[in-house]
Amino acid sequence: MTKNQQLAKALREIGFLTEVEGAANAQFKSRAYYRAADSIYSLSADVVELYKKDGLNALLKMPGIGKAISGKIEEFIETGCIHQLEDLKKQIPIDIHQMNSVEGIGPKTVKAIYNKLGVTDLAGLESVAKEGRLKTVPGISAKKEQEILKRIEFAKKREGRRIIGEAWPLAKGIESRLQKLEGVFAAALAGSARRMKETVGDLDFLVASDDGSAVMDFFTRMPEVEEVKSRGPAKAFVRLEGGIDADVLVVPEESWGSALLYFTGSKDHNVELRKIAIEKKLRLNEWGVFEAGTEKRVAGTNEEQVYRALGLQWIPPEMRENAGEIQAAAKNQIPDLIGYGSLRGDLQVHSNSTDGTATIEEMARAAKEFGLDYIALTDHTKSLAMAGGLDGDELLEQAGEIAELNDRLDGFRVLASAEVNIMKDGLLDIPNNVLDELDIVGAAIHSNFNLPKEEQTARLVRAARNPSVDIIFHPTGRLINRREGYPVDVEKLIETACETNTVLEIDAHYNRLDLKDEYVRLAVQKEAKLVIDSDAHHPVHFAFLQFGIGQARRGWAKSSDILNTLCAGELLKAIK
Ligand code: DGT
Ligand code: CA
Ligand code: CA
Ligand code: ZN
Repeated sequence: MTKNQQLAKALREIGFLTEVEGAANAQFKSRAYYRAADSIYSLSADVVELYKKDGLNALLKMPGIGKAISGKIEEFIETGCIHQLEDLKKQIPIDIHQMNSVEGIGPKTVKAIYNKLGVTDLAGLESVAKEGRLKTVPGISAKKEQEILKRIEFAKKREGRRIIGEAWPLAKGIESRLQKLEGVFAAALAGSARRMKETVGDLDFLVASDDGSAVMDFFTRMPEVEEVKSRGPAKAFVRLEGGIDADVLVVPEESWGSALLYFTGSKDHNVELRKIAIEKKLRLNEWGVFEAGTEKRVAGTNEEQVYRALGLQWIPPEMRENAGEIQAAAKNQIPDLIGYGSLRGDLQVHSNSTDGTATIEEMARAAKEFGLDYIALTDHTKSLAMAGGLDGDELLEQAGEIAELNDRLDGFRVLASAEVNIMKDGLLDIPNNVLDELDIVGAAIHSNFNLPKEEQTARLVRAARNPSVDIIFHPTGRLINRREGYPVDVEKLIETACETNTVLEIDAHYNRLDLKDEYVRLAVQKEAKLVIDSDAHHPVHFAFLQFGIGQARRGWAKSSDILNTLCAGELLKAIK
């Protein structure tokens, strides 16, 4: 972990433990810590450097960092730890990461379980649940005990795989340092991360250089390295801080393309390509493409060349899963995938009127800075009491505020909108005559996850048939590594979406990525309309859009499949 990441983690832990401790104002305080953690986590500069240059002032300039928290950051930079966190940890000696990884167990429950049963980690939780003792904790029913047991199973199954958005800053940071290293022709993050898979097992770096040992020295001595597991002349394998493994492979420049192809995978894609090579009397490996027998090199310096030697069009990394892409490439039918950076707007954005952390104007300005032309402001509605959801009058009042803001903003537009709750029966918690005053409306499920599949599907279908609903947000409700979505017939939902001109969302928050790749592909095949939204609750969250685009590309989506590649005017014409 970089210093920024360590600091963000410490702040997040204070936030979580403050909630567990549950003193007065705990929720308010812990939110402030989460917000500060977000700011630090997404900072591109090194916080220590900034602090060295400008002192406390540099910290106070960041969004979400006030006097109290800047003091803690200063303490962390000066001493390497935060006193308050150490105290909290002594008082509540739980494994924060593990206890926070099971969906449905919030800070209050963690505390109740700790007080009553002394449980501090996942293994402890599993054993008390299996023994039937968890339900003796106040607030935990026998049914909830069973649910928790299922969720522990889920958490264990995913153990070891990281959510891509969590590994991303670390991975891209290492990639860019490798690229700047002296004597390096090229360097790239390969493997599943380059394919934009929702989770990654380990990180794979490829470097083209004539000086393998210099790269080895650099790689094994990076500040993030916790343990060097192996080191050869051109290969190394390390464990990074935070427990994620990383591989590096060094090749000569002439092998860059074939090695990048090999190291990007997927394995199934590679195996298929090798078969094609053999049919063509060629030999393909990480060093290049060679004529079988004579060993004459025919390709290797770049990926395009390698694919061409096999009679194939270049295939974007996100498609390389041996799911029909090789057959498409042979026929010159690789779709023109939606490009990173081609979104013009973002249709799910939250403000501090509910559970967001910034004002509408701050979110709008951040979106503009990010390069967008418009956002839809989609605060939660009243039945989501936890998030302080808005009622009809408050939504209309907010729409008025937005109109005023639009007069002030130059070359940027905020659409009045809402993330309306779909109730158990498929009706909404805001009446249609209010919704029809808004520019665009998203609807989502936030409750009753346990309905049987048919009922859940009927609920979503009813919402999609509502003439006031333009978009269904995060349609399956999953949280990666935390909970499976609610059971739903996605194909039926897609068909209803097509029939009713309802848009389905690809929520780009890296915890969600919902719709996921395979459902995106199904939606694209059926010609449903899609949008990619960040679900931003903080000005820095617009950066999540790249993960949504990655997921869309994994689902073979073109720009024309994604409505928010249009300008605001065209978008509003295309919806219901
Ligand atoms: P991960 O790390 O589990 O998220 O998935 P990958 O795809 O990053 O897999 P990893 O790290 O084991 O290996 C990186 C790439 O190296 C993989 O995508 C393809 C290639 N590779 C690894 N093992 C084999 C193999 O046995 N045969 C072939 N043809 N390629 C392999
Ligand atoms: Ca990997
Ligand atoms: Ca690997
Ligand atoms: Zn929210």
